[in-house]
Formats: sequence, C-alpha cells, structure tokens
Amino acid sequence: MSTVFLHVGQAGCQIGEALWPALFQERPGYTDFFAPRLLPCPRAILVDAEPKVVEKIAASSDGYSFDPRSVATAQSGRGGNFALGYTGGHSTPSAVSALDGAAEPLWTRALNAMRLQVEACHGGHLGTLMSYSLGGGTGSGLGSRLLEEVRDAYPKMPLLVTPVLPISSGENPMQCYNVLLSLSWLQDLADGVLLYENDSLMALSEAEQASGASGFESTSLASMNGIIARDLIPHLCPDQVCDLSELLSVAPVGSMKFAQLFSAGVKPPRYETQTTTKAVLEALGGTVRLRSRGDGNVLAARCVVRGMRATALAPKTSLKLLKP
Ligand SMILES: Nc1nc2c(ncn2[C@@H]2O[C@H](COP(=O)(O)OP(=O)(O)OP(=O)(O)O)[C@@H](O)[C@H]2O)c(=O)[nH]1
Ligand SMILES: [Mg+2]
Repeated sequence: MSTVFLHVGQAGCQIGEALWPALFQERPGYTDFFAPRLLPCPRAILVDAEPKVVEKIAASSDGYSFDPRSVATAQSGRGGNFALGYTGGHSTPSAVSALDGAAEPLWTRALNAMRLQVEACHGGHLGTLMSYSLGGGTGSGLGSRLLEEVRDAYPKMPLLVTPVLPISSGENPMQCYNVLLSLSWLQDLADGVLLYENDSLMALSEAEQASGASGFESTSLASMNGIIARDLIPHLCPDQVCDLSELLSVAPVGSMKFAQLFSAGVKPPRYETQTTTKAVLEALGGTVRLRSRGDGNVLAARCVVRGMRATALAPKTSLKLLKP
C-alpha cells in the first residue's frame, strides 16, 4: 500500500526536497514511499514550468534516486500568474502553448507520470499528497488544474494538499488573486488541506535560530521547508503503513478541510507533578505559531507523541488542529 506525492512549482518541489531525505531516514526503502530499485525510488512526481529547480532536485541522490520519468517540466515559468499556470498558454487543451510552444499540456505529462507511479504502487494506491505554493503562477494555477485532474482520475483516493501562503508583505502583486482562486479550488476538490503560512514559518525558523534549536545556519526557504517536513513526518510515518484517510478522519465534518500542523520537542514529564498531556501542551504552547492563534476556534485535534530516537528528527510531537 503506497502513497504518491505530487510536488508542483518551485516551492512544491523544494518542499519535496526537504521531505524526501526525512522520509528516507524514517522509512529507508519501505514500499509505502519508495519503489524498490537499485536505489530506492521516491513515489513522487516533480512538476514545474521551468526546469532548473526540478532538474537539480531530480539529480540529487542521497541513498535514493528520483525516477527520470517522474519529472515534468516546460520551458518558462508562469510569471506569478494563476491564469498562465492554469491554462499553460493553451487556448484550448489541443492548441499549441503560446508560452512554450508545446502541443501537450504540462498537466497531461504530469498526469502520465503520475499514472506510472500509481500503477507501480505496492499493493495499491492509498492516496495522494500534493504540495505547492499559492503565491506562484505554477503552484496556484497548475496546482489547481492538477487538483481537478487528479480528483477526476482517482476519485476514490484520499487527496491531501500541503499548500503554502506567500509572505503577507508580498513580492508579487498578483499573489492575493492567486491565493483566493487556489483556495477556492482546494475547498472544492481536496479532501484535506494542511495550510502553511510563510510568515509563520519564517518567524518560527528565526526563533529556532535565536535559541540555537535550528539545524540550519540561517533562516532560509530550506529551513522553512525543514519545519514542514518535520511536522509531516509523524503523521506520514505511523507504526503501520501510511494511510492518509486516517489523517483525514479527524475532521468532524467533511466540509471542514483546513488544518494546521505543529511540532515541538517535549521534555520527559515529571511524573509526580505533570502528565504527558500537560508536557505536550506546554511544548506546543512554546511554538510561535500556536501563540499567535489562541485556541478558541479549534474543532478537532490529532496528537502524535513519538519516543526518543537517535535521529535528527526525534523526539517530536505533533498536533493537528482543525479550524472552521
Ligand atoms: N515555504 C516555501 N515557500 C516558497 C519556496 N519557494 C518559493 N516560495 C514562496 O512561493 C511563492 C512563489 O511561488 P513559487 O513556488 O516560487 O512559484 P511557482 O509555483 O514556481 O510559479 P511561477 O514561478 O510563477 O511559475 C512566494 O511567496 C515564495 O516566497 C519554498 O521553497 N518554500
Ligand atoms: Mg517558478
């Protein structure tokens, strides 16, 4: 039983770049995430309208290696514009793209790559996890297009998305429109949305830097993506096989799709005075993201407490909060 990952646009692929080493560390070569080859092959498709970032990630090999057939790129980025990402410059699906002169839309190539991955799933396809930014043209536009196509092609499979909101001060004047449009696609088509804000990721990364808790030299997109990977791992790697529908079952109502993930290191509880629950809540209360929210609008929560391990990722606790 395997999960397929679809990383779209620069941010989506860079999130994959942070996530796969962590998955490999947790489940080296396990068939729920890796196809057994000479070098284990991530069950992931890397899609971007410009080739540079994807080619670099696909060429990296750290005990595992991406399948070259799982890479779909075009000639030029989508200029931070949802419409260009959504249409790919094709006036109709069969017309040649005015952006990169290709006859076959990028989403068709991405879907073909995905079909190969799904057909190769060990014991069946258990669900899809997508990642992309809501600010970029490829992430928001092509990400939304692929959401439609994947929902259509695999209607019964859980579809979970990890989208990233752009920094609110914003570097792209179109980003508000991109975000609004792609959020409405997410509400319509995804089963679950683990929403991240770059503002919060940056604040947390800076706080970890200041306290010496960060494994990174400075705050960067890589350190922010590292936080996303760290949050996701406890939920993607339970003792048993990864089953996204179990994650989604925490939602009390199907239409409540938006959730947030948090993780923190927990000190062992002092048993005479403190329960494990209290130790967990104290640790999470120290994270920047929880403090900025208050807890008045939490509908449901899922908590994963993990034991000590001699790895960079542990010990970690993660709490998932659903907001209306
Ligand atoms: N968290 C995070 N955010 C990123 C990363 N890369 C870019 N972003 C943010 O994502 C937004 C831009 O999206 P990109 O993913 O670069 O754009 P794209 O999807 O490739 O789309 P186009 O380049 O416009 O075709 C900005 O708000 C960036 O700050 C990343 O690796 N991690
Ligand atoms: Mg780009």
